[in-house]
Amino acid sequence: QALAAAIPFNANKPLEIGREHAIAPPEGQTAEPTSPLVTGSTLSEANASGKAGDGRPLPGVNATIQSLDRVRTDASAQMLTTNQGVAVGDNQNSLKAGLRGPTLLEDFILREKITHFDHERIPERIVHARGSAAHGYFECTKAVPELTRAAPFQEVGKRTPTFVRFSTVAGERGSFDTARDVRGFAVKFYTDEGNWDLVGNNMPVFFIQDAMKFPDLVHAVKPEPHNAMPQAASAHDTFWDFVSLMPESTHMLMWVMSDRAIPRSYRMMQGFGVHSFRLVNADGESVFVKFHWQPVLGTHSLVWDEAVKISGADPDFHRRDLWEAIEAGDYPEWELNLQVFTEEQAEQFSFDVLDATKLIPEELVPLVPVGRLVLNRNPDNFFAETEQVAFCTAHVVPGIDFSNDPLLAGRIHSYVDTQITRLGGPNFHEIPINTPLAAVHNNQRDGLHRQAIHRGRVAYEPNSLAGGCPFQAGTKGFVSFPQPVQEDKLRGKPEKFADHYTQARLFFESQTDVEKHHIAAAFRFELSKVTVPAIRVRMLASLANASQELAAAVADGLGMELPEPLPRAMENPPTPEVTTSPALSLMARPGNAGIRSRKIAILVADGVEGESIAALQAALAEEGAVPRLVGIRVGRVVTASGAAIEADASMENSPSVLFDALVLPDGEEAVRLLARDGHTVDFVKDQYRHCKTILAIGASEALLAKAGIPPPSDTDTGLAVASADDVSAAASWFIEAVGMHRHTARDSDPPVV
Ligand code: HDE
Repeated sequence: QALAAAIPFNANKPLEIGREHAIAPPEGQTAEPTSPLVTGSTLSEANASGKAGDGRPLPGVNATIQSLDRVRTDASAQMLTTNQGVAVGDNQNSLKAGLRGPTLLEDFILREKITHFDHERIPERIVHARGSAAHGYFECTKAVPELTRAAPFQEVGKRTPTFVRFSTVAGERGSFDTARDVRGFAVKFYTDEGNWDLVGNNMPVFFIQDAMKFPDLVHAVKPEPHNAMPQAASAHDTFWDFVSLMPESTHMLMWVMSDRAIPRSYRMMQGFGVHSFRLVNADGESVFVKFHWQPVLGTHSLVWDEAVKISGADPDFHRRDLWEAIEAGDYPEWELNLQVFTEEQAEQFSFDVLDATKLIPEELVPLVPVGRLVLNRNPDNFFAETEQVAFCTAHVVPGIDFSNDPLLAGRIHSYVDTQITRLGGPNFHEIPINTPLAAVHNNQRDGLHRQAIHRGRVAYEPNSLAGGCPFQAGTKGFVSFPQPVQEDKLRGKPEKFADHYTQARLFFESQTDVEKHHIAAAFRFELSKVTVPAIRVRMLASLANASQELAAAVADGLGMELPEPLPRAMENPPTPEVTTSPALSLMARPGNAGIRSRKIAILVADGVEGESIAALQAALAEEGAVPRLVGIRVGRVVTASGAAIEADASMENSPSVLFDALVLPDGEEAVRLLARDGHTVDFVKDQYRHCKTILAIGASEALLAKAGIPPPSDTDTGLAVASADDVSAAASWFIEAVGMHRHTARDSDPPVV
């Protein structure tokens, strides 16, 4: 108490080290913390973490975000200062000996500013460099204490703060969002018992089976080392050279060549933990689990031609989409599902559950929904949060454990290791976005960028000088599942790992015809970029083992003969449990969110019939869609009745590919002006080619003809011409048609329009 009185009270301190441990403020000094964290959160015995509250924050309250308040700064109404807090009088001119004289070395203000600037960049992630993130929470909807003691799953309604980062894999930090690529789906749970990172992808399998091959895979897919091309693309020699020599990648290639690799939105893709993990309950019993995130908006993708054009029109397409949805209060949401199975079940499967190139068909092990993930706040600062967040597969909490998947083993090492270079030392866990809500106490000390000021002279255990603290938690802490191990040390793979094609075929056979065509077209495109013919031949020979139909279609697209299938590592693979799994089609989960957050372009020009436009806008907004008036240029447009409306986008700055659907307006003069602008034809053509919904009102039917679009027919569910008198019926049709997302009857290769 005497010591406490001597130290000026820092009201934020209790937040950092846990309320129970806080030193009481001396009399006369306020005890009220300045952060809103402690006010409003209640502690219970079940959850003694002074920072995490009882796990049930008030609506809108997120403990992680509040704990970050302590490091948030806001310069409104503040003076400009140096990093030492010294106010700066002149931020325009360096210090010189005379106005035309030399700049002086003594100018510490200039030097501090430039020095800091010189060191602003940190190394980008070696993979997944390009990403976007958001804060949110995980809410338990089904408690499963019988399966796991992990804190987030103990009680229905319990909310665990999360930070989620989505990413592409191959491209550099400034690359475009819509590359054909796997997407990362990394979730940090700030649980009461420490941080748990579920670092997944939007595809349930991976290219390789053993961590030993990861550097080779990444070197093959990244830009080629001699000329640093191509950026964010797998369509080049080294990638296909490598994968054509690695038949274990065939299953993953199917996924990456499917439309899953070009999602419409991060909000509309699934997430998968990929590996088998273990759940462990309070009695130490364990089952295996695979984690699945299912988007409430359903799974939706772009088409390739659209993805390519979006790369130019808006390289930040997915980043913007996520940001804008959250800003608009349209919070993205996923359901977490568990696929739970026992060791005994696993032994019966025709595939090995430790092989990350295999999935477990849902027909074999159903999905059990246990919670929801909601993202409801954008980061305040991209660098501090999205760039500095460090996800590590090694971050598990009591109740979650690893399987022996050899790919996972390498990851458990890699992620912590890479952060040490990327974030500049072993104390990256102290960067605010990475700090757990659970209290941290151990005897690790020092190192670059240490933030904590450890008190006392004891930094070892066992000790008597600190009363034995911090003490071991025993069975309350993390206890590894005691899986028995007794075998020879050796390098090799279990037998079933050698079946490289059965699940690749399963995936292909589970797709709809349109999806199959898109997969064949993607292989064709990628292999057409390969310059060494022998690589194409080898890849087709490998593909032929998975699907003759697919290999033949790709060969045809490349003007090649179909080669003999490659010799297989396993001649007679075990009979699979299922040969199709409808759940593997993108179409299996359309979602039930209607047209929420879908972007609709309404073309406008002077002379447009304003009333029908206003009626449509209102009807669309009512459904949660985002209608935008797109003009020949931005700014004021005068309607036929003389009213002024604002075009907030132009066909030049926001081309067709940025919209999910199109309305062409009524009004003779407007149609005449639009027809004169070449952008209009491109706009309409691309909407048609990408199978989107098009509604032409009244006079604008002429624009369809000008774009070479066949008239509406029964087979095309997404094209209609409406009379100007009946806009409300047209609006209902339009809303339903947009809700179908794409009208694939129009899909053709090559495009007819
Ligand atoms: Fe990663 N991976 N990975 N990976 N990975 C990284 O960690 C690695 C793998 C995934 O938003 C790196 O912090 C190895 C599978 C995501 O910050 C690095 C192996 C899956 C992210 C790394 C794999 C992933 C990463 C680079 C094979 C899906 C981005 C920067 C043994 C289940 C996380 C970093 C974020 C990032 C290593 C394979 C997902 C180098 C060695 C399989 C989502 O540590």
